[in-house]
Amino acid sequence: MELKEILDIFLKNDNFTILTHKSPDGDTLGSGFALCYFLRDLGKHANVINSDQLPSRYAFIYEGYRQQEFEEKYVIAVDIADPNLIGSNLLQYQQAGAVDLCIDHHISNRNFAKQTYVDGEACAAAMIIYEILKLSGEKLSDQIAKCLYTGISTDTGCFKYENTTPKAHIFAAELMAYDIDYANINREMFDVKSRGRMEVEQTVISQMKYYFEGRCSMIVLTKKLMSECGVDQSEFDGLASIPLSVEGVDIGITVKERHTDYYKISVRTTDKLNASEFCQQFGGGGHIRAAGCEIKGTLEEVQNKLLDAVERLFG
Ligand SMILES: [Mn+2]
Repeated sequence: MELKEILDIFLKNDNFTILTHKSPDGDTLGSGFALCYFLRDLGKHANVINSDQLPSRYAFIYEGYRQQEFEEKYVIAVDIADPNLIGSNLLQYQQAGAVDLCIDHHISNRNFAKQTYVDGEACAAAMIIYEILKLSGEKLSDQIAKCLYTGISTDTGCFKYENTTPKAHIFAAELMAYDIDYANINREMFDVKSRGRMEVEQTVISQMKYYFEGRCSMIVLTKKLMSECGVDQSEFDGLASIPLSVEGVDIGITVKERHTDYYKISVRTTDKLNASEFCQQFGGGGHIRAAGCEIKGTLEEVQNKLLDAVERLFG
């Protein structure tokens, strides 16, 4: 598909439902709401929906937004690679043929929609949405610019991750020309944390373990700790980067308890090691520097499996 075809779809259709992924992040919400505001500015009907409650930290994206009443005619998924990510409260959209168009930047996209546009080079879905909106020649509102900037900034870790392209900086610079408070957006997205999250960080950092002369570090997040600190899943973004932030560490591992004897593992590496290959041994995968997998067993068994694999890696 060409971007022009997508713009034509926007212009020809009406009564849009825009799906964003469960455990919403700045990119799916920024992309979804930017598109929704754009379609509404064109005089069309459009709603954004999500399986989960929208976290209040993204309130500046949806402030003033109201659901519209209309009979849905066209369904668009943004930043959704897999129908499961639509979420358990929106099962009807996981049925085959329920989604008309998917706009995404994950090369792992499962092609579940009737039509799919994937640009694996785009560091955020918001990059693609912005390109399409620019093609329209319409003047974009400050609110749309705010949403798109947030999507690009969050998915690039505030322009720090390896996925940050020159184009990401160019688009961000263009969006900064609108009346948006980018300093405050980045503060809210990257610096501000709840007290509970601070307590979680404090505990995992004080209990962080180092292995192999400090080249590997590991933190453990138990369900007990999460409930004691009163934090939910939406507040765990970025925790996995803590172990790798220690000087001398080449592989940082975060072990998070999902259920009893079932752990979700996040792995971050420097350019010396391949996180994706590491996780593939356990049936997972991801990007070269950031990947994940799931391992069953007691905490001790899981940690031992991981450390054995790290030992093989270091030879
Ligand atoms: Mn994204």
